[in-house]
Amino acid sequence: MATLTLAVPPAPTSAQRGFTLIELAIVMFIVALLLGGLMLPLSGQQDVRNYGDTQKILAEARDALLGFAMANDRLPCPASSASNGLESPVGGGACTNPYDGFFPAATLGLAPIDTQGYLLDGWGGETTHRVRYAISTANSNAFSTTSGMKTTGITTLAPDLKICNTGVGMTNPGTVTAACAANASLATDAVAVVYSLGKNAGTGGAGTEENHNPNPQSTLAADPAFVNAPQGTAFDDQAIWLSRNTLFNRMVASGRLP
Ligand SMILES: [Ca+2]
Ligand SMILES: [Ca+2]
Repeated sequence: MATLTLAVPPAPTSAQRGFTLIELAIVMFIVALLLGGLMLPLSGQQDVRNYGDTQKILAEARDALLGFAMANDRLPCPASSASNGLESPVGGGACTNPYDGFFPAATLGLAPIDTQGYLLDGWGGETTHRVRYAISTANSNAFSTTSGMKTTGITTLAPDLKICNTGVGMTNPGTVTAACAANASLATDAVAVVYSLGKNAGTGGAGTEENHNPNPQSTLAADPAFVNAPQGTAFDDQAIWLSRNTLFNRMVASGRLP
């Protein structure tokens, strides 16, 4: 009678032992994490860079406004969509687009500009990424009229651009008396505001917040109130403004005021 022998494989030594499924799964999980970690921030990093570039461009634009004011005894008017980056009208006075114009880069000699002479934000390229600029029309356009500030007098000048930290609850939007909701004012007497429509410029802008900043999607008429809400999915515009005190300080320092 044949005897049945069972071949029992020898127990693997530690040197021969392969990976268990669990160990493989852990390794693949870690590799996936590493790859994902490398890929995602690439677009995120570009966004951060564009945001930073835009902040820098806006700050330079504000500096250029101050320099222009000291040299010309007035601020420039915003450019219109047809003025090729020149202020409109040339020479200042009553601006054609005080609240919904563009930064007059051709008048101020600022870069980077597009082929039509308009300053571009950090997102660049398309016309929707042109930097916007608005100016107060207070005191009969004193701020954009040569010697208007000196003639009016520092104590009478009352710039009236409003910057709100939310578009919610604004009163009289789309009219000259537009104002921020209670406790939502970042500024109530700005002389000028310079802003970018942000990354979503071409497709965004009709949300509650961005609707208050003139842009291709706005349904509200341009008015002297602007929104600078926290950055998020509903709002990605970037705005800085020129305070009356900063302007007066430079005008006095340069002998233009009082
Ligand atoms: Ca935007
Ligand atoms: Ca507005």
